[in-house]
Amino acid sequence: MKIPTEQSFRSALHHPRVAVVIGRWLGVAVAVCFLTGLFSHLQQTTPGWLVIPSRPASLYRVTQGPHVLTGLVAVPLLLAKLWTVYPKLFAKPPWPPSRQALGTVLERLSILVLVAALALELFIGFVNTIQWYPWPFPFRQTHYALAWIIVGAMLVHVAVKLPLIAANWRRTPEPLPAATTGMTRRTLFRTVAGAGALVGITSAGQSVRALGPVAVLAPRKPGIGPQGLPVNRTAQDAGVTAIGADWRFTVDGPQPLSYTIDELRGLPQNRSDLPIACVEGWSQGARWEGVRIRDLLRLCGAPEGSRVRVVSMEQGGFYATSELPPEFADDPLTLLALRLNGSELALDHGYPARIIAPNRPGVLQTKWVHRLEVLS
Ligand SMILES: Nc1nc2c(c(=O)[nH]1)N[C@H]1C(S)=C(S)[C@@H](COP(=O)(O)O)O[C@H]1N2
Ligand SMILES: [Mo]
Repeated sequence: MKIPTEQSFRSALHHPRVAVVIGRWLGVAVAVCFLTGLFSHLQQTTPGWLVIPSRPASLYRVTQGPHVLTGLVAVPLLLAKLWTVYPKLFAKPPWPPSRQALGTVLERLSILVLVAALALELFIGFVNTIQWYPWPFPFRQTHYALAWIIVGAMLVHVAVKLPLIAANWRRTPEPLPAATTGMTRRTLFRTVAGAGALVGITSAGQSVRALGPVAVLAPRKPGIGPQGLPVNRTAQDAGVTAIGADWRFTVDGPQPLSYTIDELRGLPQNRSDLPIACVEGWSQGARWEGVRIRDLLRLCGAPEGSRVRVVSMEQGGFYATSELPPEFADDPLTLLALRLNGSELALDHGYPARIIAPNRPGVLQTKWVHRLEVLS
């Protein structure tokens, strides 16, 4: 059998113009995914110099939904992009060694890094959204490190290909259909765009109620769960079972406070309409009622601008504690919620008490809260 060379693939669908068009779409998806991911990462690991505002209340929701959406849509775009350029795999090897050959080797290595990192990133991201996590490495840190590798490798890739990109940026006359597939360039573009749109439409229903019925790619759907709200981790999974009659909620502050559930209900109650916006892409608004964290801080004599550590009854686990930076602790919408959508919290939603705050990832909306610690 004769080994093909790059020139064996004559189809116009392997033309650089196709790579440029699909590459632009993929570039936009990756850019949106990167920036929204950066925001999510900074929310969860906020450096000391950075102040994240607690408003707009739905900001996290409208960034994390598109984060997961663009990640999913990038999968068919990446596959299409790889398909248009795969004849390059049969390009002449850079041999004998020369300066030019060295450049070619480095360029190909950078593409290998880009493709491998992006494929792995999209894969572990997807697997995370379906809550299957078989790897020994921590997800978020790995996902974050890979993101920077991808951005770096992508910048190198674009810089190297700049002349080719510039030459094919504008539309050129449509060549004849490919002899083997009979597909025109335009049909290919429509097919790829259609595949991207299909992935988007069948997953967006995890946050957009109207698309719920077609959300076959969405692991969780609006309205499905106790009190009409999905649950990410049940009380049983978190090892939280019986809440004894001796249950108490405490605040470790200048003047320590301790309340029974009835005493908490006796404090001034407030209402917040806020979404749970999970890092896994699903989100849903709900009506919460409970005690303002800001009121509890005043009651315990905490100084202005205090930071608060939130402690769950859950033992161990990544989400058993969280911290409210001053902007979030002081926001009048931030509650120690006791009620959800008009009735007492279900155990799976954090009974007897949970945190709900504006503009925050779901992972920081700690459930089964029994203690607040005022940090200096
Ligand atoms: N203690 C504790 N709180 C937690 C979690 C958890 O595992 N343990 N999961 C978080 C995640 S990932 C999300 S998205 C929200 C979901 O809240 P819900 O189950 O009430 O919808 O709770 C958060 N609070
Ligand atoms: Mo979540």
